[in-house]
Amino acid sequence: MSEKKPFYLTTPIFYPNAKLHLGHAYTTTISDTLVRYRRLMGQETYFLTGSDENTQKMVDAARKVGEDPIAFLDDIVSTFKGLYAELGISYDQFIRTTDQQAHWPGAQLLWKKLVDAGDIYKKEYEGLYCVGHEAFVTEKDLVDGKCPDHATAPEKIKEENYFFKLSRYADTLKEKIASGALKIIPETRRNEILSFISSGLEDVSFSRPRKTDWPPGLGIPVPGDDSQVMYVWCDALSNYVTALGYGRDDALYQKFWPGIHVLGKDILRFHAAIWPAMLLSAKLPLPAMLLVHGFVTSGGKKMSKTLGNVIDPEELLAEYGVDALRYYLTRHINPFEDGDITREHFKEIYNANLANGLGNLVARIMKLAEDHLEGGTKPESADFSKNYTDAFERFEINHAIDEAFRHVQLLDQKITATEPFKLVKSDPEAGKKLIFDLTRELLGIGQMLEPFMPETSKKIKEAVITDKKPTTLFPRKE
Ligand code: ME8
Repeated sequence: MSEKKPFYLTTPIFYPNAKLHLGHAYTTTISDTLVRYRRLMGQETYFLTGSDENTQKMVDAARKVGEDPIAFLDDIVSTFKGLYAELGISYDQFIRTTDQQAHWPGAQLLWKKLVDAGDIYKKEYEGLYCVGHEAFVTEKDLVDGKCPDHATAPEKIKEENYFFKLSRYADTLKEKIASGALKIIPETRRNEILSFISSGLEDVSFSRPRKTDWPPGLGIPVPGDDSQVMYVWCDALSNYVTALGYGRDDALYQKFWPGIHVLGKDILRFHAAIWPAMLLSAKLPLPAMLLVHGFVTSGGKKMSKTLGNVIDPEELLAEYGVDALRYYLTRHINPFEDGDITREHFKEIYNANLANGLGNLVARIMKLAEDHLEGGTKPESADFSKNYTDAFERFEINHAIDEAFRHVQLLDQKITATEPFKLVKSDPEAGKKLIFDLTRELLGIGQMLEPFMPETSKKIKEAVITDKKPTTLFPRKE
């Protein structure tokens, strides 16, 4: 991708039936890091996130606490936004699928395009519906008659639905993915989806009869048939283009589409099969890329309330601060595999790499600068090492931050080898020059850290520019 092309990146729109957990915080943080890097490189960016609201799951959650579904949604969405503010997520837009101005016209236009292509038909459907998954499941997905993920028995449903002719697009999709016209990173996920598509694609249910207990603001009416509402695919996946104004004022769409979708491995099939098939049917460009990350686990297990190993991002934010959390998520979890987090490991890493490593280095260099340099503005060092930019080009953000921390280590070694504390006494001129050089190198680290740890980056840059030691960046935790 050329450097100056506008860069559009999306996260999944999360279900607002409960507060976000660390897995969601992971997706959003790595997405934010990728966007911040592009901004740093001078590229024009647009960063979209949002919430997936027209769901039974959400209505049930609201009822459970005796709240009106719409008021419930507003509450949960404000907790999403609160968490994003604390995490420093620099999104440009937060799209809500209940937004009748921003979202519904585009979703309905897309539906009509699929109708025009002859890809929507009506059919009686009988199946087992798991509300937790918001999806139809089959007998073989069940254990003792229950969905193993949600420990609930699915509802038996017989109804008339509109279907989308997904089957028609299997060959084209395979060709687009195999040829790289639709890039899927990493390769293992690309192969996984190619073999899934090779085994054939069935048409998918695209609407549900409107439920009488849903308030009118919920569920996008199917164009020309108010008795039906869109089911997740056209309702939710379409957010990636409606947010850009598709179906209303599409200046942003013209500028930014196609974009990159960041998502977890659990929703790969929807994004690599159903969504591109919809776009093919509507004769719209395919997404540029799907970046598929693994799961964040705790103690080797998927976080779950039953296991009691769920870590609330708010807890880590309160104890360690935003940049420590962003540091852990971007460096210590490989974006393309499952990665683990426990409170114990977090603290160990925090003390070793932030309190001691980076925090200590900044304190040492800036103490020298405060004592021996006169102050004054230093030119920004604009060069980023090739290791760093290459890692970002490959979306290996953990390796890009490794590169910043490799420089922390190099700088530590340089101080040990050159002993500026002594040199500045024996040869003040040479000592000052050395300290100045150290601050310049520290500035380079501060710049490299911007996409990962924006507050720390800012503090380092300010310290270097003013030659003042900042307050302790990462107090040691006992
Ligand atoms: O699937 N580790 O919403 P959702 C890492 N609304 N990421 C995790 C995670 C974990 N343990 N758990 C969740 C939906 N995620 C739909 C999406 S998009 C048009 C519709 C992240 O609230 C990851 O990004 O269940 C995963 O794909 C997403 O949350 C699922 O969020």
